[in-house]
Amino acid sequence: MLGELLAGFFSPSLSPVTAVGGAVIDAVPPGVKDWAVTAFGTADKAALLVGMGLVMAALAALAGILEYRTRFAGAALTGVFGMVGLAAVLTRAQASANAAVLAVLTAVVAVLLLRFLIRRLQEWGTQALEPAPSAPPARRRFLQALAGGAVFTAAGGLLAGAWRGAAAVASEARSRVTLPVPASPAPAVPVDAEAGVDGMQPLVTPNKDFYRIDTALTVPAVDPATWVLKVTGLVDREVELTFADLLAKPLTERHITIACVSNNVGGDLIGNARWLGWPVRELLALAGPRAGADMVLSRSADGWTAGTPLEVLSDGRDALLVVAMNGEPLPLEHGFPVRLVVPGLYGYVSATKWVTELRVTRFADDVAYWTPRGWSERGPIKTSSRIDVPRPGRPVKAGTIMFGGVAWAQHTGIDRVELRLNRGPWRQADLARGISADTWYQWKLGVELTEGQYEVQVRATDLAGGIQDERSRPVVPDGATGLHTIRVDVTP
Ligand SMILES: Nc1nc2c(c(=O)[nH]1)N[C@H]1C(S)=C(S)[C@@H](COP(=O)(O)O)O[C@H]1N2
Ligand SMILES: [Mo]
Repeated sequence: MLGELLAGFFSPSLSPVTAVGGAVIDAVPPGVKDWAVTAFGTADKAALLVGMGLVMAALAALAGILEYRTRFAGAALTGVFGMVGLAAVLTRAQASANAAVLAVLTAVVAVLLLRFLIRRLQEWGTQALEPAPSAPPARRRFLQALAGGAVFTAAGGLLAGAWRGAAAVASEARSRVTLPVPASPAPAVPVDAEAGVDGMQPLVTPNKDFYRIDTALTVPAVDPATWVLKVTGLVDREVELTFADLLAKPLTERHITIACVSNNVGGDLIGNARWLGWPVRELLALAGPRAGADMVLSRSADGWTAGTPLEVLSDGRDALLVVAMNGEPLPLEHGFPVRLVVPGLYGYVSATKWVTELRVTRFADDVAYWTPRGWSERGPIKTSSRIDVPRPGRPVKAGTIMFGGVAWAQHTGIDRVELRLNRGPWRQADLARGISADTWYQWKLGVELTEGQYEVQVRATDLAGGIQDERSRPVVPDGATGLHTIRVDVTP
């Protein structure tokens, strides 16, 4: 019975459960997976969850018994289980700090609840042995605590369940989306856009490896069947667009590199994808922005907002209301069903995921989510570059060392990339062709090096003549500056 009671402890957070389940799915050999699919059919995932539920109930029972006998023994087991959950969360492709925090929190709550209940249970036990007429009925106190714990757990489980239900609807709808053929397809990636250096990041980032940044604790689950985008504010006429309306528009497909303002010099909060969408300027033209408007405040289903200069959305660049990423409907965590992508601006002022409203307004009248939190109102991407090869901390043999990496200045384009060793003269690298000015460019340079330690730095110059800012500045308030600097150990 204790097992049944304590089993509830582990369910307040279903996310770690999903993560563990995912890890189990990934870890089992293909043979077992095939067997599971044959045995349970499409219910294989349900079977997995039920199986995991049983294992957890058993573990919870064990924790309860251990804790009752030896103080902290059960808590330790719960803690270990929490660590397993955390490890599973962290090794998922979409590892997020939020999920990790949730896993840790779950473990902490489970331990506290366990301690609390066991103490009540022990009180009851002592009282049963030596009944003290004046003491409050320990049995009742234990049962009250138990009921409290159960209600708490059930409420958490219900919330998580409701969210999972909505997420299931969204995923199912996503799998049924048929993407239209683009009216303006993405130009073919030039063959000489690849620098051809081993160990470089791919020129186009696969969806599963694409960085994810947002404030959403759980991914908003938006059903495209009920999704509408409203254009409001300083417009001649308000416009409403359904997902079906959007798919019926002549869509544009382009490679665009997006980046986060929180990307440190040399960091990986940047990715390049092929996006399919409708130019925002066409939607704005339908609404007719009024004179005096200078900002579009885009709002997401979860209330997050970004403030984009109206000018940038109207100047002819490929600012898109995106429905697909690398040939697939947007992944849920990247904004399904619809998001914005704007070449040349950091994500926090432009790339609203799960977008539901475009409010035409003025910078003087409205503020976006990050502005009162210390970030700049405007966020143009800074010309920057990164060294990806050789990998840091990996010694290389003397001889010709191949350096390689990327440089970007979205919507301006890169003109030149240079490398310098030990603060010597800048040497020009071989710059590969960009897919377009809106994407990153790969570069490489072979350098003859003898044994020793080298400090290697890179800098980019954009096609407007802007040289990458060498001064080292933090990401706040409008993007880091400085040179990506690596140490290379050359062995004989
Ligand atoms: N709804 C919503 N959209 C958002 C954000 C957010 O917090 N909420 N973050 C933005 C930021 S800061 C960035 S860098 C990009 C990241 O997009 P990605 O997660 O698809 O890489 O999304 C932007 N869109
Ligand atoms: Mo960002």
